[in-house]
Amino acid sequence: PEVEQSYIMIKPDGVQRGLVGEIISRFEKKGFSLKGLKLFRCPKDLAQEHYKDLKDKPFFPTLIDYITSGPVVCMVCILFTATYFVILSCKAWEGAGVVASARKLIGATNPLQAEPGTIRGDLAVQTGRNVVHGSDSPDNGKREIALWFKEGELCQWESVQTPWLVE
Ligand code: YYY
Ligand code: MG
Repeated sequence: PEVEQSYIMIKPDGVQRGLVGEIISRFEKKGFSLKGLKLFRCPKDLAQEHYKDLKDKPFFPTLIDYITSGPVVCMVCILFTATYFVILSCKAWEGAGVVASARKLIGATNPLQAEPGTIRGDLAVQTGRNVVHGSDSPDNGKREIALWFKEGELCQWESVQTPWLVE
């Protein structure tokens, strides 16, 4: 079975502002398990490929400059492993898995519209400095993880917390 995965990234402003621990902590506390984690200086062509759906937007050049302006922290997050996926048979989790959950924790694109309690609502001020990225669909999660991580960089492991997160 295929476990839903989200690509989550702390953007250069999050790293520069010393928010790496705070942001990772929010996902950990929610119950996400890390499957990949690295500090990475993103080349321009990768940033352009990652955001290719936005290439005709007026803010595209400044977005690429921003994402490549310093190191980012790249993460692959899951809510449960293949073993649990089978146990739960997971139908109930469709659309309520790690991708949707991460988007909720992250908050609206514009921090002004992001609710307090969300990462952007609590920690960011402007759309162009909104500190964190999260995949917007399971398919994009897969696409983005393949872009940002090599196979050997991902870690398969069973988190002991899964039975305490899901009944
Ligand atoms: O998925 P999310 O990051 O919430 O928003 P997207 O619509 O995918 O845009 C990606 C990225 O582009 C956003 O996080 C900031 C930037 N951006 C911008 O600078 N100005 C806009 N009007 C919209 C998006
Ligand atoms: Mg997006």
